[in-house]
This record gives sequence, structure tokens and C-alpha cells, in this order.
Amino acid sequence: AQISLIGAPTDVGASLAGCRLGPGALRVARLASGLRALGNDVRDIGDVAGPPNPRREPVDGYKHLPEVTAWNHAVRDAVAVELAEGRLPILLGGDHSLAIGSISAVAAHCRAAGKKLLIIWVDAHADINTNEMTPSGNIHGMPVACLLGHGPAELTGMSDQVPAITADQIHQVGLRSVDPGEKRFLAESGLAVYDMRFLDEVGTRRAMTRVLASVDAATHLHLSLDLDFVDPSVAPGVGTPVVGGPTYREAHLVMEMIADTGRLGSLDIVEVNTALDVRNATAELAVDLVESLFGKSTLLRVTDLANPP
Ligand code: DIR
Ligand code: MN
Ligand code: MN
Ligand code: MN
Repeated sequence: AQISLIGAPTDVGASLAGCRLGPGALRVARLASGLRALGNDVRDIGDVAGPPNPRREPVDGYKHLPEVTAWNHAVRDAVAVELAEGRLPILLGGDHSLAIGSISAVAAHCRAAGKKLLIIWVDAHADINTNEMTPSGNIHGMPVACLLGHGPAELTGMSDQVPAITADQIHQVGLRSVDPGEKRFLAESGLAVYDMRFLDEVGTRRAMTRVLASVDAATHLHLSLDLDFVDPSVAPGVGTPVVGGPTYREAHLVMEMIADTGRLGSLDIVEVNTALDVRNATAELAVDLVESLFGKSTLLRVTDLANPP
């Protein structure tokens, strides 16, 4: 694929400072060369710019709304440029509020191109709070609600239409920390959620088969990868760790099954908090997972034998 890396070094939407260091940590973990080794063309466009983290209290239930809005405008515009050039954008966060800008650009692109968008939201959290139900005011807990049209006009209106996406376009995987208001919202919206109990009882493979069942040649898959999806014993460098997540191997299987579809069109890598990490292990895990997502495999596959490199 022709891949573009877009850094967004901010934590204005997060609970703790530190994921502003994520883009640098992912580059130090050799994300670009890892992707190039798999045969991809990789362009690193550098970091987009935005305001500093003012560390203020919430206003009207939102922490740092003007700053989150500014960063998301920059991300939305950068992602749109790369998509228009036929490239596959990878957002290097930064906190998960940045998925509002990223997915708003992807949704507009898919409508213009006549593509069917499916978002796979891989996270310990549902990120579907509104200002009325948020326990924290942190906007990284609100991007799914904003994309579905529930949020401040600044953030719901970043795509070509409001809402940017509909509930049937997003499937969530790995949830294990959902706030009371979010539970109600998820149930009412009918969003497809494959929570940890589902993964335990049904198994990761069968869950992902269901997640990917509707994917066809016209599908644009967007993966929004919050590193707190993976168990904190493997991914310690995140601001809101939740015990009981997928193992290293289970997380890889999720990536491998998405890779097998051949339909990945865009990606967010978010919530890598280097200030909380252990020897960059979480950024290195992210790079390993992304390599699997782009087809790295232990053995040659039948398609490799038919088309030698
Ligand atoms: C919590 C935490 N649900 C909140 N959310 C996080 O503050 O809204 N999302 N950490 O990634
Ligand atoms: Mn998240
Ligand atoms: Mn999360
Ligand atoms: Mn590696």
C-alpha cells in the first residue's frame, strides 16, 4: 500500500498528559521501516500542529473543547489530503479524541468515492459519552458519540454531513469499561459490541469472523486502535489501563484477520502514553500489531507463492 504517517502530538482530550509523545515513540519503534520491509511505500508527512494542553477544568462538561477542536481540524485536513491522493493514512496519536477528525475525513471520502465504510473500534472503552453523562469531561471518552451526531457542533460537524457515520457502520471490540450512561446509549443505538465476555465465550476468531462478515470489495475498513485494548500487562503505556484485556496473541489475531480481508483503508494508532510506558514497550507492541495488520506472517501464504516479491 501507499501509506502516509500523520503525527498528532497532543493529549488535550486525555485524562493524563503523555500521549503527546506518542508519534515520536512510534517513530523510534521503527514503524516506517517495519512497514517498508513488508513492501509498502511509506511517506512520513511529520506532525500536524495545534495548541498546547492548557490543563483546565471542564466547561459545560467538556475539557479543552477549543483545543480538541483545533487539533481535530488539523487531523481532518491532513487525512483528507492523503486520502485524496489515493494513500492510506495512519494517524499517530495523540489521544483518541483525534478519531473525530480522522474518521470525519474518512467518512466524507467514502461517500465521495462510493465506498462502504466499516469502522472497527478496538478499545477497552466505548468512548460514547456525552457532556451530560461523562464522568471526567475528557473528550477522548466521547469520539464515537460525536461521530454519531451527539456532541458539540464543533465536533459533530467535521465531516460532509451530520452525523458523520451511522451506528451500523461501527463495530466495537474488546470493551470492558463502560460508564452507566454509555451502557444505555450503546443499547439504544444498537451498535455492534464484542465485549470481553463475548470474546471469552465465543472466542476471538469467531468474534472477528462476525465483525468482518459484511466486508466486500467495495468496503473501506477503518481501524481505530486504542492501545488500552490490549491487556495492560503487555501494553502498560496507556493513560487509562483496564485489567482483563486480550493477550499479545489474541491482539495479533485481530490484526491478522483484518489483514486477510485486504480492505484496510485507514488507521488510527492512539493513546500510547510514553510518560507511563516501560522502555517504549507499548509503542513497540503497536508497531508489531501494525505489521500484522499489513500482512506480516510467520509463514509464506499461498498468495505469496503465486506472486514472489
Ligand atoms: C471514561 C474513560 N469512559 C471517560 N474513557 C477512556 O472518561 O469517559 N477512553 N479512557 O479511552
Ligand atoms: Mn479510546
Ligand atoms: Mn480506551
Ligand atoms: Mn518488532
